[in-house]
Amino acid sequence: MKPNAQTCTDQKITFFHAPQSRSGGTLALLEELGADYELRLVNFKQNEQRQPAYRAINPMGKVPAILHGGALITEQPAVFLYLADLYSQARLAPPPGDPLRGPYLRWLVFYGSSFEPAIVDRSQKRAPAPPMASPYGAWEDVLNTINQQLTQSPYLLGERFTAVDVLWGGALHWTTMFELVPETPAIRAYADRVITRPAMQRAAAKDAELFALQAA
Ligand SMILES: N[C@@H](CCC(=O)N[C@@H](CS)C(=O)NCC(=O)O)C(=O)O
Repeated sequence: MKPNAQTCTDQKITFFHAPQSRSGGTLALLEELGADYELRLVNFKQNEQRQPAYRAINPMGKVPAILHGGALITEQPAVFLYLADLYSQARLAPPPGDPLRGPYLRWLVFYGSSFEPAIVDRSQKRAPAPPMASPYGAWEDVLNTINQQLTQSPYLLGERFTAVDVLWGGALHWTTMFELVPETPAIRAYADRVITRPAMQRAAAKDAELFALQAA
């Protein structure tokens, strides 16, 4: 047995994924991490996410969800944090004590608690709640915060590519494509920098293949 074989077995993840959905970000992260995972497909066309079998795994009926050592992890920022820490050897997560740990947590959680609610309001063409009642305040502030950071550095944490960029690069790619986020030169260059990485491309190809398989 190779010295790292046991570690590899301990790190094996069960990943619940629906092709062409938000769980694509987790697929991309697993590829970036070189993770060992078993894929369990959820078929949205057959509404499997709402059936008792899947709800017994994630009562919210949402993907992504992962299982590891008997623990269920859901919610994209939590899934990203968990996986990047578990596969720390890939160095996509600044560890506690690293000066980048705070910004890393900030950008991951900002995604789920501010950006996602803002995007859903935009996609539903819903007026946002008054700034003091809205989880993201004002849409312009969300956009300015992202753009300001991306005009300063190639990645959200500066020169270093991390798991945060897997989440944000992919999301800014699809949200600009659907015209939910206005494309600025900084956002476009950033999304391109991220999505053209070999692991990201590998994940996109795998996802397209899985989508075609489910559609057949
Ligand atoms: N709060 C969850 C939301 C995930 C989510 O919106 N998942 C969508 C995928 S695009 C889903 O599973 N939708 C299926 C459904 O609700 O029927 C997270 O951040 O992970």
